[in-house]
Amino acid sequence: MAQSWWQNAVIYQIYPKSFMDANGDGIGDLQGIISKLDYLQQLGVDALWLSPIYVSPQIDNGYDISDYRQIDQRFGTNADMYALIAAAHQRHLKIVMDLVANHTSDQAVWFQESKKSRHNYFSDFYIWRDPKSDGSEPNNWAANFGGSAWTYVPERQQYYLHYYAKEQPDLNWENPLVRQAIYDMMRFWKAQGVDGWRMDVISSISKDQHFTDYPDKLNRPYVLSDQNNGPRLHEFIQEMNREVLAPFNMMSVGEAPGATAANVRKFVDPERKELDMVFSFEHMRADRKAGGVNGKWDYDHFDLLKLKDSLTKWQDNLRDHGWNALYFENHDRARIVSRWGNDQKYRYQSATAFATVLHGMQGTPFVYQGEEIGMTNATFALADYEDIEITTNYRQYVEQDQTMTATEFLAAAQKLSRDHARTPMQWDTSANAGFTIGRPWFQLNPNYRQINVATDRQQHASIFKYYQQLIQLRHQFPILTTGRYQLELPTDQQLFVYRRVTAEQSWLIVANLSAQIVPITRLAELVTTEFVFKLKNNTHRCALDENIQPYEAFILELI
Ligand code: TEU
Ligand code: CA
Repeated sequence: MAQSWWQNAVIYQIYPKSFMDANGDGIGDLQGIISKLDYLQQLGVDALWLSPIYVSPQIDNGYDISDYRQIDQRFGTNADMYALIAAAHQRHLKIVMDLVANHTSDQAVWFQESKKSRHNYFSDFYIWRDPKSDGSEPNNWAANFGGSAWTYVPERQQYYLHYYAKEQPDLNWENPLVRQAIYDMMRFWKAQGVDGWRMDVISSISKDQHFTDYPDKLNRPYVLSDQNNGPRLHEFIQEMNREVLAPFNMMSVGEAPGATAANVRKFVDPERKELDMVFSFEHMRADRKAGGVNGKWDYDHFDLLKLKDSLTKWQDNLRDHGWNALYFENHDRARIVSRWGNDQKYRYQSATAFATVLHGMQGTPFVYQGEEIGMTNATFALADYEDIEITTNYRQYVEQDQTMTATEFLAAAQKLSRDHARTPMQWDTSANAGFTIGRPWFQLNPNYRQINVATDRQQHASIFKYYQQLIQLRHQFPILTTGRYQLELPTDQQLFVYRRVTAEQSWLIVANLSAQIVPITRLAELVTTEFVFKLKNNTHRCALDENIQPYEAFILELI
C-alpha cells in the first residue's frame, strides 16, 4: 500500500499556551514555538499539531473561536504563523492545525448576528429552538460543561444549543452556508501552507433534528445525550473530503468520541473518502468504572486487559482498511505515568514502557508536549484548577446531581483532570522551568526542578533519548509501519506483548505494565528462536536470562 507522509510520521502535539513564552507575558506563543523547532527536530518528529491559536475569549482555552482566520494576539500575529509554517517546512516538519467546526465562540460575528434576528444571513448558522410550552428548554440534554445544553436569548425568544459551554454555540451543519464557510476557511489555511487538520469533536457535527428528550434512569433535570454519530455525519464528512481534503491533499485526523472499533472503518476506510485517521476514546476508558453516572469521573483502576482488548480490536479492524492514530496523552488527558504508570519509583521505566507499547503499533503515534520527558500530574486543590470542565462538572455531579461526593470528585480530578496536561512545559531548572521570564498564566508543576528537558537529556536513562530511539526505529524499519499486528498472551494481567510480522521479519514488543517482577518463563513459548534486542529500557539486560523487571520493556527481532 503506497504510504502517505502521515503513515510514516510521528506527530507532536503542542498546546501553544503552555509550550514556550518568547515575549515574557507568561503565555506561550508562536515565536516561542519557532525557538524550539530545533529541539523538535532533534526529537525526530515529522509534524506538529497546534491546539487552537485563533482569536478567542479563552473560555475553553481557545476551543471557543471568534475569528477562524486571525491569530489571537496572545500567541502573536498571522505573520508569526506564516513564519512558523515556513521555518517548520525548512526543517521538513509539517504543520497540522486544529479545526473546531462543531461550535464557535459566542463572540464570533456569526453568532452575534444570528442571535439578533430570525431573519438575517446568519440566523440559521446556529441551532435555535422554541421553548417548550412551559417556557423550559427544548429538551433535557446536558452540556459537557454542566447544566443544560440550551441557553435562552430574549431577542429571539428562543434557545440555542451548546454541547459545551454556553459561550460555545453549536454550528448548524444542516445549513449549506455554514459548511461552505468552514470549507472556505480550511482553503484559506491551506493557502498559507498548512498541511493538515485535527478535527475537534468531528463526530458531533450532525444532530438528529427531532431533538427529543434523552432517557435518564435517575430522572435528572439534564442528562448527557449521545452527542455523536448523527444521521448526516458521514454525508458531511464526505462533502468536506470532496470540497477540501482531497483536492487540496490535506491530512485529516478526527477527534471522534463516537468512533468505536465496530464503526471506525466508516470514518477512515480509504474507499469511503472521509478521514485519514480518528482518535479513539475507547482505549482511554481502561480505568473507567462500568455503568457509572458521572461520565469521565467514574475512575476505577487501570485494567490492562481492557486496554489490550480495545487497542487490539482497533489494530485488527483497521488492518488494510484504514489507519490508527495512536496516543495516550493530549491536552484533554492526564499524564500517563501518573494515571496508569508509576510516577515515583518507576517513572523512567513506566514512561518508556507505555511509549514502547504505543510506538510499536500499526498507525501514527502522537506525542504530547512533555510526554517525551515523562512529565507527571501536578497536585491541585479544587481552587487551583483552571479548566472550565472542573468547576462546571463539580457543580453538576457534586452539587446538582449529588451522584459524587466532593472527596470522590477531587480524587478523580487528581487522577484525570485535563489541567495536568496544561501546566507549562518544563525546559530546565531555571525560574518557571525556562517557560517564561514573566508570571506564568497557569502554575507550573513544582517538580520541574527535577523533571525538565535539560536534566532528562543529561541522564543515561533519559526518556527523551528513549523517544528519540523509538522514533528512529520507526523511521528505519518498515516493519513498524506495515507489519501485521498480532496480540500475544491476551489474558496476561501484567504483560502487554504483541508481534509485528512481515514476510521477512518477526518482531516482538514486550512491556511489563505492572510494578511486579514477572518470571521470564512467561515468554518461553514466544521466544524459542534466536533474537536480537532492537530497543530496551532496562539498560543492563543483554539476554532473556532473568525475570522481567517492573515496567521493563523491550523490542526484539526474532531471527
Ligand atoms: O474535546 C471534546 C471531548 O472529547 C471532550 O468532551 C472530552 O470528552 C473531555 O474534554 C474530556 O475531559 C474537544 C477538545 O479536545 C477539548 O479541549 C474541548 O474542550 C472540547 O472539544 C470542546 O471544543
Ligand atoms: Ca507570550
